Amino acid sequence: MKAVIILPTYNEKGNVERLITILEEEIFPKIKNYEMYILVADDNSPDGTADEVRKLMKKWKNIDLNLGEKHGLGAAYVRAMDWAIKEMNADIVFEMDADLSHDPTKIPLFLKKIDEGFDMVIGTRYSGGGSIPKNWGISRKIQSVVGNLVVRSILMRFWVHDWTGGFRALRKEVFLKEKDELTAFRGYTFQVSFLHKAIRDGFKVAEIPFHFLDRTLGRSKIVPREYIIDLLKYVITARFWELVRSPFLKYAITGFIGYLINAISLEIFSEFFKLAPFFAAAFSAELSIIWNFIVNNFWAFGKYKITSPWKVLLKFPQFNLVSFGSLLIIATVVFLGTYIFGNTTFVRQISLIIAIGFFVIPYSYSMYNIFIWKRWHISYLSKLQEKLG
Ligand SMILES: Nc1nc2c(ncn2[C@@H]2O[C@H](COP(=O)(O)OP(=O)(O)OP(=O)(O)O)[C@@H](O)[C@H]2O)c(=O)[nH]1
Ligand SMILES: [Mg+2]
Repeated sequence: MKAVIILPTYNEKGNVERLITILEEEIFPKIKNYEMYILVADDNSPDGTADEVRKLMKKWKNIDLNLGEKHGLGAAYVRAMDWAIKEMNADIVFEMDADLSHDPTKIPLFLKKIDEGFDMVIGTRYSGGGSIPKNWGISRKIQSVVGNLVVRSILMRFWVHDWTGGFRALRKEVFLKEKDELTAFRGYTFQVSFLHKAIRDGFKVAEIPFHFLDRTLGRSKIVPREYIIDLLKYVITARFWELVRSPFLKYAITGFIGYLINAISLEIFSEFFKLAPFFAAAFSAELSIIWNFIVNNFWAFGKYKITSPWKVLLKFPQFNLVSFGSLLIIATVVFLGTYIFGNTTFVRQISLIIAIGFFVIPYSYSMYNIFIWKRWHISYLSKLQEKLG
């Protein structure tokens, strides 16, 4: 198997010479089961980085140079990965900063994870003993830590700790699958969007902790303002569309209509059929449960729909049981609310909203996903979490 380490460079003349020497002399000789190559992706750096690389290419034959216009880090990576896979026949490509911030001694560990079957391995500064430089100013530290926390929370994937870093290894299949969607992200947002899309598509991700070292030569290319705005734009829109496309919104709409059915039929059963309140409430609740079951089955969870009559006979009572749980939650919260704050319309309605918004929705949505339509596989999630520490 062939692995190509891609080093994106913009004015990294001194650094690239030091890093390539370390890779060639200290790291590659220790790796036995991969053919190791280096590809420098330079955007015509005015400091002559490319000439420096050409000199090194005379000394070592496993180095290639890919030149292009400067359109940001993401664009350089897309261009270089394409080149590494098509022209150099890479099976695995690495992303690695050229400024010696990324610890090259970890490279064999990345490859080990690939051997274990992971598709994408990411270096992490935020878990398992990884770290950011102590000498970073407070604003840089906050930017990095908070940035990652924001990304993790908005994307709701807490088990990946370092979203913005650029020390990674991936199988060529990951790049080939996501490539067309990546060209829009030119700057650092590339890292977040690439990882996010890979996880979305079910590629297996592992993390390797490392100590990030501050660069000692050359200048940082980050433009913080642009970076933060781009990043927020990406994670918010990506999450929005994920929610719209996920069953959640359909489930919420179905539930809301179910509530209206419950409320209206309660009045009809009471006023027209003159049923006693207990029966009117029970029948109207059951109507709404039947509505929820059918519409969720064919719409919100349509991909996982239950069609065989036997299964429906089995699932419908389970669904009622889950709904009974919701009923108990509402009854308890409304009881507590009115017990503490008095039995007024205001307290009842607020209690109802709190019960539904904070308890019934998370409860019933998880129950549907886990037990009824089995969209979430809990054992798989916990295994994954275990692996990632
Ligand atoms: N080809 C190319 N490389 C880039 C571009 N922007 C940054 N890089 C390279 O990407 C790597 C990471 O960029 P840095 O500026 O070091 O970003 P950083 O590591 O987050 O920030 P520092 O800690 O300040 O170094 C370095 O090797 C840069 O030379 C670009 O537009 N084109
Ligand atoms: Mg750097």
